[in-house]
Amino acid sequence: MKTQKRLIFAKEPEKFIERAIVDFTRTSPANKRKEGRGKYWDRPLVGFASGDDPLFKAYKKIIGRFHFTPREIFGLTFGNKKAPRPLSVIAWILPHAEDIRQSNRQEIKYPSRLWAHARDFGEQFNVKLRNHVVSLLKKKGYQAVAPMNSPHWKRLRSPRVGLASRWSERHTAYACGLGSFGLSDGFITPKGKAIRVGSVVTDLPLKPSAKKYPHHRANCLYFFDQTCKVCALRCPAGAITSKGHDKDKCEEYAYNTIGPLKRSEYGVKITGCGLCQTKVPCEFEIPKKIQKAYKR
Ligand code: B12
Repeated sequence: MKTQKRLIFAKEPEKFIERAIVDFTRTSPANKRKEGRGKYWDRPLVGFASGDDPLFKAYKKIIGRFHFTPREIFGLTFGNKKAPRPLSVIAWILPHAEDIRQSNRQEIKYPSRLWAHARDFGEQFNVKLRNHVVSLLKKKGYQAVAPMNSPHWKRLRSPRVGLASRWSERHTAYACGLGSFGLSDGFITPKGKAIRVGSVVTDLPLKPSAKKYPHHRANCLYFFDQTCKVCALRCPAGAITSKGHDKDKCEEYAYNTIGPLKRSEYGVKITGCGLCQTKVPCEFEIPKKIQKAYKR
């Protein structure tokens, strides 16, 4: 078995890494719910990008100069001398389990208990998954860093784009061909928008995944033919309109209103909200109309 794994790593490192991420999600005790049976996350999607993909430089303009390129975060972590080799980026999508999505569909004001548990304990699993991928690559002789787990990462506010951070996992997943953004800002993938994202930068050479989506809003029905604004109707904070997502309103409601009301009842440190991610046509798939258009 070990020999077979080594063979795959040498010949097809992309498949090896994908399998490692899928296996860890399937077997890790951290993906087992603290209450009741079941897992937080279903089988992940995995994608790859070149660390020198021009999108990462473009993000300096789209997001801000503070946003790391893969080379910058790698250089900061390992010293600049270590960064001249080609770099790769790995991103994954963790789809919420169906009953977690269903429980949040019933809600109109606050997240369900299960959703809040996935936000808190499910993200703790995601932290472990990032560390697992980094240590696996180290064992194979490569350097790797998970920007979200790095002390160099921080959240910040920019005068131009408002709430942001030094490494956006959605923009990373977009570069890895895993989906596109919606009216709510939510990232819409073949497994839908009720997801979380993770990512790692490494000096292991990896073949970039195909970029299937024609532009950064391609999977959103509102931008496709203006027939949908369901996420806006679902948002209990009124933070989503045809102008887009008001991040400050969203944060104020999701963290400062829901948090104090529900944290102790649900037994979590952080609740999230996610009503805009459930009971919407992009909850667990790319809306069918758009899928059909891709097939044409
Ligand atoms: C700060 C933060 C927030 C802030 C701001 C969100 C935001 N829009 O950035 C607040 C507090 C509002 C928030 C709320 C929530 N969050 Co939050 N949050 C983050 C965090 C920590 C950083 C985000 C960041 O750096 N944003 C950068 C800015 C610039 O992104 P943006 O404004 O959305 O970018 C827009 C433009 O740049 C535009 N754009 C314009 N031109 C172009 C051109 C190109 C080519 C491209 C690609 C893009 C682009 O695209 C974007 C969409 O309009 C990330 C974790 C991470 N490190 O990524 C999680 C993250 C974004 N959050 C997440 C989640 C799940 C949530 C919540 C649903 C809460 C919950 N868990 O229940 C809500 C609602 C999310 C929403 N609708 O966006 C997930 C996203 C899942 C998804 N399907 O999208 C993330 C990725 C966490 C994770 N690791 O999975 N969050």
